[in-house]
Amino acid sequence: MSIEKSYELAREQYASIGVDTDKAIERLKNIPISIHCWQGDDVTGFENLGASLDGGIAVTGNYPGKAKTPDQLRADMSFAFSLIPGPKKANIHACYSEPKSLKTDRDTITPECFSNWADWAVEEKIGLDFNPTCFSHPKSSDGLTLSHPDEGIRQFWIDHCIRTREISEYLGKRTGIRSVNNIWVPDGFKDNCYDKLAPRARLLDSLNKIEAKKLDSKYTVDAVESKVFGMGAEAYTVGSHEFYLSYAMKNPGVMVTLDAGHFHPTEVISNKISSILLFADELLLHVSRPVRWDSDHVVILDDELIAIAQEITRNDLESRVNIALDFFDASINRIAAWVIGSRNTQKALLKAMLEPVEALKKTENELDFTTRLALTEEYKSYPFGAVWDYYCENMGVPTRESWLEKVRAYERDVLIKR
Ligand code: RNT
Ligand code: ZN
Repeated sequence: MSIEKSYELAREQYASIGVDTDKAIERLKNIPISIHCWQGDDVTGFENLGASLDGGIAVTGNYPGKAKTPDQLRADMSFAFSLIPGPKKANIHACYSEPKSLKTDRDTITPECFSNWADWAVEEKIGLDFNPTCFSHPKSSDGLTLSHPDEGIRQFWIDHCIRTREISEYLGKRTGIRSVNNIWVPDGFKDNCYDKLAPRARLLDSLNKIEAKKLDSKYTVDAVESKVFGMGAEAYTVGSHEFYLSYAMKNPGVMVTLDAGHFHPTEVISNKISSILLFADELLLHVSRPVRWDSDHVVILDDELIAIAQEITRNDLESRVNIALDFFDASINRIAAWVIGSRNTQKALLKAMLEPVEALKKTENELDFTTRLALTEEYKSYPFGAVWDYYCENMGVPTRESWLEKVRAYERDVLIKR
């Protein structure tokens, strides 16, 4: 059956429960997804420092075709973007810098090191988000950066983060779209920490120094990302959730980041959104998929992804929740990974927007829990796929699984030849 015909039937079925599918589609067209460049090259970057990926994160697999130059990475992202509907941003890391001089280190990077990224983004008509890279560097080899007891090393990372705020502001100005600068540090200890306070006091002092200068909030805003543990930092993480949540509450210009893989295995980020947004203006999500640990698997359309989307859409929070993806899998085609994770995130948002929200809230307020359970379960099998297909067709991207052929052709023609 044609996509239009299926859509007409779906539209009618949703209309019967008071849901306007056309409106949901319009709403989805206004929710940008920030797509991370680091899925394209296994979080390597282009600095050639000789340092391998550290900081307690890991990429496994050796699927052929990884991007080896900035131009290849941008070309791969542009291609992936052509298969993903709706507004997008690209999320880049400081280690993707293209410095003019070999002497440039992380503490001396400048906006010019990212002018190629800015040119590309302007051409793609997208925004750029940014991240300091406080790992994979000789000065992060102790597993400590902004909380390092050595003042010289700590200052190096403070300077790095200050530079990234300025670069983020530059990217915001160049693209005309505010750039979110997300600070995550791997700092922690493998074994039991004796003094849990001092590293946190040093991290706090570092953040205060980094944030000392006010930048134009029209162009840049900072976020701070916590973690419960990392590989090699199993016993203690300096930047815990309580630490950064408290920091963000005391510093209203800084938002907190919730990464789906950074909490205890049965703890979910979907249930944190409504609490935090009663006290903060905005937050940043790192949509990821932890499998037993912070494994950063490609995001699938699972219950937690749908729950995250529901928490955003049921209370109209999309203008206050910045949605970014964070996963890296080198065991499958890297472009397919981007497309699968991005489209699933959008599918989850669309599915969530096809609920008769007011009616269900009313049922709950009337304490009619039987109806609440019966209807939310029945609505799960309403034909949202037909609405998704229609949206993709409307946005000029491949419908259903037809994008895969295009990825296969690109693999044959471009990736395999690298
Ligand atoms: C690490 C954090 C962080 C990184 C990226 C590369 O556990 O999730 O966000 O994944 O910055
Ligand atoms: Zn993350």
